[in-house]
Amino acid sequence: MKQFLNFIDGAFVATGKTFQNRAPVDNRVIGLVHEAGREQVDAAVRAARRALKGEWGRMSVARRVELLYAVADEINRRFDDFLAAEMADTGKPKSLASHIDIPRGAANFKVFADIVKNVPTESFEMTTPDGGTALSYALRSPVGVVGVVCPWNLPLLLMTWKVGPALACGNTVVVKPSEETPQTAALLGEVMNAVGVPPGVYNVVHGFGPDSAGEFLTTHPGVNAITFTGETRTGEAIMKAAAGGARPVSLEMGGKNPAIVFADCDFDAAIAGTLRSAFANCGQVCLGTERVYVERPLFERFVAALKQGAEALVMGRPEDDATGMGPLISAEHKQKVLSYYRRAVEEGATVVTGGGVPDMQGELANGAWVQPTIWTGLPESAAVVREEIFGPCCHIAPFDREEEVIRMANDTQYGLAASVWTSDLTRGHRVAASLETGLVWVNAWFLRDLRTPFGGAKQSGIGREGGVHSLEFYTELKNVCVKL
Ligand code: NAD
Ligand code: 6OD
Repeated sequence: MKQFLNFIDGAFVATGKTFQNRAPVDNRVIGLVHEAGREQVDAAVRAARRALKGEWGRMSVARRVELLYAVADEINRRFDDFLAAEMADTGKPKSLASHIDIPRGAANFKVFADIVKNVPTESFEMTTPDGGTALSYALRSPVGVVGVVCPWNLPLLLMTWKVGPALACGNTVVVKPSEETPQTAALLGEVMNAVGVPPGVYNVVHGFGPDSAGEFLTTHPGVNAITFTGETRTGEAIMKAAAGGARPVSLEMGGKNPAIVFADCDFDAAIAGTLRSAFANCGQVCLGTERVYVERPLFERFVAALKQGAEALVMGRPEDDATGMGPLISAEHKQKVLSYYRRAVEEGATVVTGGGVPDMQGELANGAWVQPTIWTGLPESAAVVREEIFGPCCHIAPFDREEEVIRMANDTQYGLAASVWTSDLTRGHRVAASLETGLVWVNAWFLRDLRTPFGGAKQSGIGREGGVHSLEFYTELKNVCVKL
């Protein structure tokens, strides 16, 4: 049986306590994860502090950048290992993991290495009261030891989206991967050692949230800042933990993202985009669409075409080239998603397609599979239209007027992302400006430029990641004023 160990101070560390790692495709136990207790979390935080005071803290930006490039190259060299680990943990199709998750895992190091290399220093010359001059300039220093708490849906991508900029800015990190997906975080430890990142710079502690590694890390007084991606409720708990010591938090949380389809859109592009945004990664993408609003003249045609696309998705093993959709992350999450499938019917939905469990054969019958599902006919007040499900499903409603659809799209506690499909770009800009979300795509979905701000409004998040916005979180700015 494979063992997934903690990575502390450059060494893999076993503990006396393990939990099972199961494959979502067939519920098989694929490894034992060594859960970190308070003692190991403390050792990881101390190692991170030592590294900060040691070689890493003294390293030139140029050398740090070189090492981060080497990390990216090593991830690419071990591409197949990362791919196998991510597929085993999540069951996501090879086509997805090999085009998105693993390449982004590498890119997240290079992009932020380039950013720290090129970011200018702010400076101002002023006239002093006595008629002389003074020069003020800003210095950036690392914020310190950063606690990184990650979800299971895009494990490598989302972890490196935080670790890349944190290290680029000169911090050290203690990562708590999701209990569901321990593998790629551990592999990254091997990469760090292989390229010569000093011990203690990157640490991994495995475990759960409350009364486990997640809580021990976020309440540890030696952690200077906490960055989190996951559910909104968990984000609230982490914010409370961060209040002790008044530590900064960056929170990327849930969503209930709308897609707005105007009748003048490029129909095929809107269908292809919505199929991806509703069903990619089995609907387990924070940016995914769970509410679709279609202008009435196009409604019937759109519903029929999305149904056809959903029914054509092939479910199967991640390694199979034909596989277009994998399972959910776990048996527990399957039960949650199925409870919403039942709830939709109780709330009066018309089930356009899906609504249950597919007929998987052999060992796959034990996996966390659910059908891609489309509903129509629900009121905006229905739980299924209001609550984040995080499964391969969406509700489609018609609309008649632009103001009406903007009101419906904004009528939510969440504010992460939206997509707008129209050939009238003036309208595209106007609607984008009216939507209460951190991200809007016009005629696209999940098209990413890593220099741009990423994050959510309302209960979808606090702060922005991406480009120089990540530097705002991972550095302290100091103003130095020199009277000349
Ligand atoms: P989750 O909140 O259940 O868990 C995320 C991480 O937090 C895990 O590592 C977990 O062990 C840890 N955790 C749980 N309770 C904790 C506590 N009290 N203290 C410290 N750590 C704790 O989220 P998930 O189920 O892993 O991921 C799915 C959710 O993440 C969805 O809501 C989705 O929308 C959201 N998400 C958001 C983004 C974004 O960028 N906004 C991206 C991906 C996922
Ligand atoms: O692309 C990204 O940088 C990002 N943070 C994606 C988040 C996806 C959520 O599941």
